[in-house]
Amino acid sequence: MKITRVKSILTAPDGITLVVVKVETDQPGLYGLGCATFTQRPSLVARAVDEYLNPLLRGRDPTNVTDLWHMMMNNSYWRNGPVLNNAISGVDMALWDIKGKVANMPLYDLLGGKCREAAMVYRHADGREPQEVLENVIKYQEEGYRAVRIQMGGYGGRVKDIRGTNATPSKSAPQATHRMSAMDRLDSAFPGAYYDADAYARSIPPLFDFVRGKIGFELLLLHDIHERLAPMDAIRMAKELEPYRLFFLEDPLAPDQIEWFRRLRQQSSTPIAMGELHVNAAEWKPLVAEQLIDFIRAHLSAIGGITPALRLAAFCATFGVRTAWHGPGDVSPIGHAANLHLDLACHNFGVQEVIHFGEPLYQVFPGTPELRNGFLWANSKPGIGVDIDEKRAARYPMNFKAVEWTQSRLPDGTLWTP
Ligand code: GCO
Ligand code: MG
Repeated sequence: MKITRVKSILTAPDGITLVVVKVETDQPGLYGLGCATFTQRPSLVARAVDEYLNPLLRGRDPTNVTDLWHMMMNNSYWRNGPVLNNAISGVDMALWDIKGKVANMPLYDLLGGKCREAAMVYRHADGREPQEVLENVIKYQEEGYRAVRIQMGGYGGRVKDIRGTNATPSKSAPQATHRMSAMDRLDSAFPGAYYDADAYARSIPPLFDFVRGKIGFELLLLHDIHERLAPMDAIRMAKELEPYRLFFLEDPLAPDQIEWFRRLRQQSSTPIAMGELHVNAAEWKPLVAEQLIDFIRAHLSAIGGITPALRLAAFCATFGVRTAWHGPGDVSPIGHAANLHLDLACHNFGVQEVIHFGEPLYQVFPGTPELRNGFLWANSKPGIGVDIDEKRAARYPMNFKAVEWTQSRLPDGTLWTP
C-alpha cells in the first residue's frame, strides 16, 4: 500500500475555518482524514501540508504510523510549533483512520476497546450578568448535561455595565460590581479588545456563589480563566472558588509559568486544568510529573495528533491526571471524533468539551459524533468514523480576517495573553 497524495481542505461550515487533511492511497477508495485546525493561521497549515508533507510522504507506506510521525516531526529540524504540529496531526489522524479502515475496526477498538459507552461532556454557559448566566445553566441542566462551564462575558469578563443598558437587572442576583468604563479605550490607548482584569476577578466568586445558591452542588461547574489574570490574582481566584466545588478551573496561568503552577498547587484545592495552548512536551511534563494539574486539556492537532496524545494520556494515567481534551468550535468534527475515540479507549478520561454542531457541520462531515443526554456518542464505523463531502465543504470557503479577540488589552492599554 502506498500514499499517493496528501492534501489540505479548508472549510468553514459554521463560520469558523477548519483545516482537514486527506491522505489518499493506491488502494481503490481507501483514504484517511485528519484534523489540522489552527483557526488563527489556517492557510499556513494548509501550505505546510501541501508544499512540504505531500512531497515528503508520497510513495510511502501509510501503515507505519509511528515511524511516519517521527519522520514528519524531525524532517523540518526545528520542530514543536503550532503550524507544523497541526499539519502533522492532519496526516497522523488520517493514517490512524486508514489503519482502522484496513482493520475494519473503529479506532477505539484498535486502541484497546471501550472503557465507557460514551463520553460525558460539558457545555458553555455565559451571560452579561449572573441571572442570565443562571438561566443558561438551567437550560443545559434541563437538556441533561451534567457539567457546564460558566463564564460572565466570555474570557476576562467583557461584561457590559448592566446599569448602562436597558436590561432590567434581576433583584436577587448580585449586580455586576464594576462599571465597564475600562472597556472604553483611554484616549491615548492602542486599538484592541479591552477588558478589566481586576473587575473580572472580582465578579467570578459572586457569580459562583449566586449560581450554587440557586441550583445547589449536583451540577458539575467549570470556569476558564484563559490566562487573563496576573499569577497571584489567579491564585486568589482559585482559593476564593474553593467553597463552590468546581470540577476544574482552566488555564489559570500562561503555559510558561511553571513556577507559579507550583505555588498555585500549594495554596488551593480547586482542581486545575491546563493544556489547550501546549505544543511541546516540555510544557506538560512538569505539570503532570509534579501533579500540578488534575486535567490535561491538549488541543490534539496542536501537539501533533493521535500518536502523541496516546502517549500523553498514558503518561498522565501514571500520575493520576485525567484527560479533558480541547473541544471548541475551532476543532473539526474529525478532531472531535478523534477526541472521542481517546475518551472511550483511555481509562483516565475526565470530561469532554464540546460545542453545538450546527446542521452544516453534519452535512459537510457525515458521521459527526452525536450529542445526546449530556454525552457524546461514537458511531461504530471503521477508523475515526467521520467522512467529508468535499463538494459541500467547498460551499463554505475560508473568509479570513485579522484576529481581534486575541488583541486583549488591560485598561491601561497593556497587551495581555488572550
Ligand atoms: C476553550 C478554549 C477556546 C479557545 C479557542 C481559541 O476552553 O474551549 O479556551 O475557547 O479560546 O479555541 O481559538
Ligand atoms: Mg480554554
